[in-house]
Amino acid sequence: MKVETVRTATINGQKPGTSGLRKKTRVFMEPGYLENFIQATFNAIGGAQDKTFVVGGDGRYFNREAIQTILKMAAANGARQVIVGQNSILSTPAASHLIRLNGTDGGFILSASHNPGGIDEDFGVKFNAENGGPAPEKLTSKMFDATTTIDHYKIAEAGDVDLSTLGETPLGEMTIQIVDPVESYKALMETLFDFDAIRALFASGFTMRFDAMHAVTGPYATEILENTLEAPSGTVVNGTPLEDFGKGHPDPNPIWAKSLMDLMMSNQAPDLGAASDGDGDRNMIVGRGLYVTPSDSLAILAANAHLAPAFKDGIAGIARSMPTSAASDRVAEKLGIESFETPTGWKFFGNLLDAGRVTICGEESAGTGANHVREKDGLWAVLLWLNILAVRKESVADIVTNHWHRFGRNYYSRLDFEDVPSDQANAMIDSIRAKLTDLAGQEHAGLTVVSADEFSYLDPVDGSLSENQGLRIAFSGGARAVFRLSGTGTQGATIRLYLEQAVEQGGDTQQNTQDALKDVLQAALEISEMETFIGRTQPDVTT
Ligand code: VG1
Ligand code: CO
Repeated sequence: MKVETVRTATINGQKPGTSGLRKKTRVFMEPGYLENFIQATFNAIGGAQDKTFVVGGDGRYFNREAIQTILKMAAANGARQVIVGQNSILSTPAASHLIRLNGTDGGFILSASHNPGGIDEDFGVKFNAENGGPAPEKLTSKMFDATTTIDHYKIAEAGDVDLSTLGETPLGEMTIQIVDPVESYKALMETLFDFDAIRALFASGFTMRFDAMHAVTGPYATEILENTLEAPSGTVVNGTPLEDFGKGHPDPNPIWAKSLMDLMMSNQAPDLGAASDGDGDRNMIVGRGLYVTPSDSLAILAANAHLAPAFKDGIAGIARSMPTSAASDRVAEKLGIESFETPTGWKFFGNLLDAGRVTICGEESAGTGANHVREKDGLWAVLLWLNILAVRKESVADIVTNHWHRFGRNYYSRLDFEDVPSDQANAMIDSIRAKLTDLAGQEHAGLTVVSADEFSYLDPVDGSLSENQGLRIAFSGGARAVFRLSGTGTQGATIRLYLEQAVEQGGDTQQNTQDALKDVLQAALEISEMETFIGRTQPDVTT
């Protein structure tokens, strides 16, 4: 095998965000752009010599080309073996599992998650470490440093590898093992859940729609739900991964999964509606006539986890990202287990899971997962819901309302203001930051500020400190507003405003969400002077 050493200049801005490096696809297609980042990643982990990796992606535009480049670079950098999903496909949780199962030195996942795909849309690269989880901050900063000092990359001069046939194929000294993307993931799910009980649930006439949103979970959901659990065929819709996700946003929320939402709110609604995102790590759960917010879903799954074989002995602890509602804290308190509040992004859960401090984790952005892998896992959440439904034999709506009755409720909503000029977004955040120390005691929209601070996280396992993780303002009466800037956007800045209103057990848990949040919204707009800074107060997306 001939190795080419290509001289390259450093490229500004190759800084991994909340979830890897995410840019416009055309940026990734610029000569040397992808190569620089891959070589920098190899350099940051001390080289690829004799190492093994997992590689796969969500099937979006440029996925296959990028994987060929990574394979050639891994071979040129001396890697021993790369495990690749057949036809370049692997969901994020399945990739995490393969890394752990095979004890590899890490893996590359090609995805921009829920962002649209296509030549004019988004692409991304995530590097996961040997525990199967997203590179922790100390590694992403090494990767970034390496992008600023790189002067060459290595790539094999070879033709493309055929990734359509299962089995082993050499690339120079390196072995490429092409695996079925679903097989080991399905085997893992079978160890966690009571498949017989779920099969019996479907056999009894339980109905479901799973919307794969033309993204990576299609083959997983079809094989597991229809072929194995014997849900009627047609249960999975939009089940073939497309390079442009059918021109949609593969983002499982009421806005982008609108047709599923419409069905679930109609009188043709099946018992359960579910969807997943581009790379299969997010989930949406909808009951007949009732959308389950991700924060509530986390709390409900944690409270009922013991009904599934995986958690029959209980769970060790629950972690949630800071902007996620405190609904799961209530469950932890009642169960007498630890709860943790981490910065946004799955990488912060890894240490807690590795140390056995927590079993279940979740984020308000539709991510839920557990200690079986080191990523959030969309289909896993759906299967846990199914397992719980199979045991409790109640409707989703009953389970949710009973939960509020028993634990109290945290009304919750997230407002996204997209494509805001970065200088305006930064000016607004800086201005709130400057006010934080004076806010306590002030009254806004009839609510009194109890405390205000900028969230920073001291990892209890490795002692690392992560600063500037969002501005949070707590009000009397259980309301909270959080402001943060997205780290996954590819155009301008996205401001996220997270609103929460807690109602204690025994309080009114039957209000309309936006009504319950009206005062805290008003207070947040006043404090941030959003209208003045960005010229608008209407969000692009409300979830
Ligand atoms: C968003 C979500 C965050 C999630 C991240 C990656 O980040 O808010 O909760 O972990 O996406 O999810 P941000 O920085 O844009 O708010 V995914 O499905 O891209 O892996
Ligand atoms: Co995702």
